[in-house]
Amino acid sequence: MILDAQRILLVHPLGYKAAAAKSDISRTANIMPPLGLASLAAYLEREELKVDIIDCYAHPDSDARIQEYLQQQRPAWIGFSCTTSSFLDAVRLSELAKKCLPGICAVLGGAHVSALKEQLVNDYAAVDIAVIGEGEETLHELMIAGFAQAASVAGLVWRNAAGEAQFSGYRKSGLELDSLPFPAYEKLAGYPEAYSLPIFNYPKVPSTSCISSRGCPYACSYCDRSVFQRTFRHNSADYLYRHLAYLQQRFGIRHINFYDDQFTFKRQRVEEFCQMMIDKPLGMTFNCAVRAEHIDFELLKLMKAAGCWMVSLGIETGDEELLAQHRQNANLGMLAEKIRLIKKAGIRTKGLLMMGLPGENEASIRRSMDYVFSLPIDDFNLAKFTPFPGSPIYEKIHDLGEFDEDWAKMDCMRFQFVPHGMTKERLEELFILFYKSHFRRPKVLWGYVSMLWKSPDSWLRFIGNLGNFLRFIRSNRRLDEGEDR
Ligand code: B12
Repeated sequence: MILDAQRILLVHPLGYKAAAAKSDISRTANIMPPLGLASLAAYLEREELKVDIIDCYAHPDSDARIQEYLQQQRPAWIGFSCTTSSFLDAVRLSELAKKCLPGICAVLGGAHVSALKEQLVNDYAAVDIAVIGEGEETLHELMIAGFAQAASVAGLVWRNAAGEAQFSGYRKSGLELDSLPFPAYEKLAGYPEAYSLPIFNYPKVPSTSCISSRGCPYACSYCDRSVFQRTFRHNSADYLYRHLAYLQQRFGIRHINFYDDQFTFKRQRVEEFCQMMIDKPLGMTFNCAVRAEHIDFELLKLMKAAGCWMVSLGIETGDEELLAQHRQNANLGMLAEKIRLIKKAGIRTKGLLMMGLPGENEASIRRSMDYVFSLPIDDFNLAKFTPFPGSPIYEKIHDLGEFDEDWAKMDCMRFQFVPHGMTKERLEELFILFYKSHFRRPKVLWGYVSMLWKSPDSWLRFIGNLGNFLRFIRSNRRLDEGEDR
């Protein structure tokens, strides 16, 4: 059967059975475009290869569409982007693809694959090639060289003649980000309407997410840096401005969520970008995530003038001793001061927290609640700590508590890890208590009421999904054993 060696289907797996998609509260609240796949697609197309994307996360129940595509287009390649929780679903889809189109080559990339490298190729027959790290050049070179010549391409793991996984080594240097074409958003079915930022996290629609840098120089214990390592490469202010103008003109986008790990890491770039947004307004607003060390009042005022609507800040935990065990510059006083400056500049703030870190106990959770509720934050997200392969803490995690390494369940929505001295049940109770205590505060409730005019679309989505949210708040059991995932 002749396959088209110039064609690839890129797939973003859902991670579980399609029937469970509606009750996945984190998905309901937040579906963002797979920017890695869209970037790969744009890069390959520029090199005159043929690419399509199927995003099962935005469109659950896409198995039939994938099969139909394979039968009609006969691509020689299928590529999957994998987090830890979606990896096994990618393996399932790869097996399906191989049944449907014998001879097709399955290439996997993304965070989970970059972290575990050879192990995955050795353990899963359905994985032909694993691309490690940044994928654009590696995938392009692989498609040009062909499967049989995979060994000649840097940045991938392939199976040698003895059937053993072999890594060709990291690529020498990262891509110059301004040389990349804008991601191929147009290849995402239903874009931008099929995608939605977290509820109450945007003032207007259509909104989307965008990424303007790769990597992060910090080394927090819980963060996996296997894909872009500890470097920081970024788009210039000019490229960024043109990217936004393109999103606005081509897709009518009115609000952007920058998903950079450290948006303000290079101050001058942010100043230049903000000045462009002020001098040549696009009528767009934006959110970004920052680290407290890399903001000051002058910069925040400039960002506000340029359209910054919300800034997210990693707090992780309000227990300073615990924080110091997991990240550099653990200084809760400085963090609080920066949060106050963000508010003073007239920008909404969102705190990003984790519960269940190694060393966590009931007292540290109480301290965390006291700390967070003493701050003028408008919104927060509390994730359940999950030790991902590739993160520094993963290496010693079994010494620090009970860890059930079931990849499909490692989605930050369950306590797969329970620190010494705690139980899963108690963590769940305190998790619910944290959220309930937040929502019971009159100031916070008023904040959500004010979203009626600040973000009317959020309220429409909230009401549309009220049943799911209430079920989640009442029981928090949607992800427990016995559910069909
Ligand atoms: C936006 C985002 C999302 C979006 C879109 C996901 C996506 N696949 O793009 C949404 C909201 C859907 C999402 C959901 C989740 N996410 Co998320 N997400 C991100 C975030 C912030 C940015 C991703 C991105 O656009 N990066 C920029 C692009 C250019 O890089 P990239 O995606 O890594 O792709 C490059 C390479 O990895 C490689 N590559 C990637 N895929 C492929 C495929 C092939 C075939 C090839 C050859 C190469 C290749 O080439 C790409 C270009 O160079 C990352 C953090 C980060 N900084 O990357 C977390 C991150 C990927 N997410 C993470 C997690 C935990 C989740 C959730 C489990 C959380 C949750 N409860 O919601 C779910 C899982 C959903 C799922 N089914 O996988 C973790 C994954 C860790 C892990 N080992 O699993 C990350 C790394 C954050 C972190 N540090 O913890 N996420």
